[in-house]
Amino acid sequence: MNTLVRPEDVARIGHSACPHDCPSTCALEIEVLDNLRIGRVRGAPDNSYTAGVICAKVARYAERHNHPDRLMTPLRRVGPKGSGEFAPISWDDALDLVAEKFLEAEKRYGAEAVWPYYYAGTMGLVMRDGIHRLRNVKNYSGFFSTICINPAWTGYIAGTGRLAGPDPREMGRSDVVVIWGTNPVNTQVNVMTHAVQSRKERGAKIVAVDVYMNGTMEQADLAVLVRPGTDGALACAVMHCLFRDGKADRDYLEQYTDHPREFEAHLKSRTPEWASKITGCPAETIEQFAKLVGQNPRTYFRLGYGFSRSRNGAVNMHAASCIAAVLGSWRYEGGGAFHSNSGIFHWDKSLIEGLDVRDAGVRQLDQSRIGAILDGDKDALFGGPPVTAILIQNTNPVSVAPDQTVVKRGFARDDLFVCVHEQFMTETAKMADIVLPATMFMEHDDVYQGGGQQHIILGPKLIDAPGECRSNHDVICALAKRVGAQHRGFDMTPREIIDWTLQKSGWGDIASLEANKWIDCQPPFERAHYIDGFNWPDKKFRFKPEWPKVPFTHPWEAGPVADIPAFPDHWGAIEEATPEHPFRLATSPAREFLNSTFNETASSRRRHGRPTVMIHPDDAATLNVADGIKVVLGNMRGEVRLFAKLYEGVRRGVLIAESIWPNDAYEDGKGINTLTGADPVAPFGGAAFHDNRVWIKPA
Ligand SMILES: Nc1nc2c(c(=O)[nH]1)N[C@H]1C(S)=C(S)[C@@H](COP(=O)(O)OP(=O)(O)OC[C@H]3O[C@@H](n4cnc5c(=O)[nH]c(N)nc54)[C@H](O)[C@@H]3O)O[C@H]1N2
Ligand SMILES: Nc1nc2c(c(=O)[nH]1)N[C@H]1C(S)=C(S)[C@@H](COP(=O)(O)OP(=O)(O)OC[C@H]3O[C@@H](n4cnc5c(=O)[nH]c(N)nc54)[C@H](O)[C@@H]3O)O[C@H]1N2
Ligand code: SF4
Ligand SMILES: [Mo]
Repeated sequence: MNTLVRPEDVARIGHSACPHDCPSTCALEIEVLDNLRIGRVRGAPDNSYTAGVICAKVARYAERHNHPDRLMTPLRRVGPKGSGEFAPISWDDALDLVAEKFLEAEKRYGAEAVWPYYYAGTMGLVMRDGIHRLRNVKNYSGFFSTICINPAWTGYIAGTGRLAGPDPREMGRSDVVVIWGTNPVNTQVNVMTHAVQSRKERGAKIVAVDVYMNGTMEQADLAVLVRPGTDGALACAVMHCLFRDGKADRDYLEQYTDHPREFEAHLKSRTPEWASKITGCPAETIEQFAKLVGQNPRTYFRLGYGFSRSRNGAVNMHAASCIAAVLGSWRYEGGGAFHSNSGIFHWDKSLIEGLDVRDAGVRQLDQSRIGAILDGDKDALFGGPPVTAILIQNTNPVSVAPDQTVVKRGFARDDLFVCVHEQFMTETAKMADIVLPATMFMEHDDVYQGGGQQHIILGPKLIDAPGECRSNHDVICALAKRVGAQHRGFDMTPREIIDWTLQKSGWGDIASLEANKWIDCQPPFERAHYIDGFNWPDKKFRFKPEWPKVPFTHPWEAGPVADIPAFPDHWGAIEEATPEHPFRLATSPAREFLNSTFNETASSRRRHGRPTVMIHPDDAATLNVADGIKVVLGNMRGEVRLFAKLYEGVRRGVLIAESIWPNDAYEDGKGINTLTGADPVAPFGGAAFHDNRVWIKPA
């Protein structure tokens, strides 16, 4: 469709932000063709982080926006649950029915029987987080959003005390950029923009650490290929070499860290040979890695989410962040360890989320355990009432949540009422009683913040909503009226809420944001590099964290917290392979999909082919698995059928299934998360998507 648009057709360029769940949060320029259509989408050239670059799937957003399958009208279920048989219904009737069911659930079991469930399908603060206001006014069950960030954030904060780090643009001024457990070529393209700039301009080296030879690893000067869940061992061996070779910055350690000598003694036995046995990575590669960073303390460690999605993920994230402290990298521009800047924005979210009326005593249910919760697991429900009504916005748990068999069983319950507000008929929407059509980002006003960078960006309404689509805010306000929830936020427009929130948070107002398009919120060098000390009472980086006391907003502890090793180490809490389950499976993100988003567009599906699993040719040979044949993967949670792809770029005993395909792309409707576990990662929950033991055989 884009090719039909001639330059003279473009009525104007609208400014916006990419709303999707991606650390890059790109500043966008959108061709607005008329009041209903967009043309090409480009990265804003004048935004210093986006720098004119965005990923291919968002550049062709018109395909998703104008998709023939887009939901346009409210629907009610007319066939059995999950049958996909729906008939149109008016907005008023749909909302009345949802309200009636919510009030019924509340009357029967108390307000905690209603569970508003959401996630980051849009990252707009008003549209994503407004659902909390309804929850907080009504005392519906709380939502502990564990699925993505918890192991990573906890692991990073364990050392620094704060979720913030050196300006990500400094990657363009480093001597070495270490891209660890993130695959930016797929998941956040702008990291590559800045890292490659350093290589071009300063001859910087790029190191990548991953579990398969993906696009980022292929571009790296040094690719460190490890087995899933073994990064703690790698980090320890690198630090062992730094101490051994006199590359540790001893002045820095004495001034800025908690137990440097004890830590050095602990690392004595964590040799490259020791780590090689655990990681599968040759000791020489580990030595090479240590030598490179040892000679170049101006190293930027860009730590991703991927390597935290293991049962020992928080420990591994912390271990990797410790290398920057041993090297004293934090001292230098272009140096330090960065995971996310989400801690720099000091938002006042009381209006958006209704924090002023929040009752902290209400139970907080675990997002990742939605299967167990809907399936009536007493432990997951904290002994409280069942969930009998659920409202879902911006997420597709029947596809993306772990332990899919249990999730599906939960959604199939006859006494559960499900309302899904969506842009497409996702697997989750198919399980609904009521489906409501949602706007896309250019059809409503919102404000966005970066995670992998430091901007606040305005995303104003640029065109009208098609059909009968309504925004999340409209739906939440309309429901609030019907269930008797009162809060001034329900009577305000998104723009009024944005304006109030910016002012209360110290970020000016909506008029100035609109005039300037974005705000660069990067804290000054001294603070970002912790030159003024780390965020603990003694100001010292912690090699020895007090794990359960990491300052991260968490209503409860989870997993085997007491077993977490005191110092960075290889923690054997992962689903290690066994004779019955001899392989370790990671479900890494595919380039053309964004979680389950874009897997409805024909171009993404075409480019990505079909669901496959990568296996080392030597492993394949022992199992009579030929390239391209259909195979079954299985474990104690279920079985999945897909196609084998023989690939030298994985370690033996490791399998990679790039995701997330729709469940119906698999022969029997069982998606990849049939194999992943929902047992919470220590210490504060999360799902170990890349930590699965499985067997594999020809189908
Ligand atoms: N194209 C695309 N972009 C996306 C997404 C997507 O699905 N597709 N998802 C979005 C979301 S929600 C998020 S949170 C971010 C996440 O983006 P990232 O921070 O990149 O995290 P992951 O995507 O989980 O995994 C990144 C890499 O970690 C690797 N990995 C897995 N286990 C290990 C391990 O034990 N050790 C090491 N060293 N590496 C490991 C995986 O193979 C993968 O290549 O990306 C966002 N962007
Ligand atoms: N196997 C495996 N599973 C994974 C992962 C993995 O790496 N491997 N990654 C996990 C991670 S990190 C995450 S974050 C989760 C994310 O999983 P999801 O939360 O499901 O992710 P998305 O695909 O980003 O968004 C879901 C839906 O939001 C809808 N949406 C977008 N904007 C709006 C809006 O304005 N209003 C409404 N009502 N709906 C909207 C989209 O149409 C889309 O269907 O998946 C997790 N699942
Ligand atoms: S890289 Fe991420 S933030 Fe940027 S356009 Fe693509 S999905 Fe959106
Ligand atoms: Mo995520």
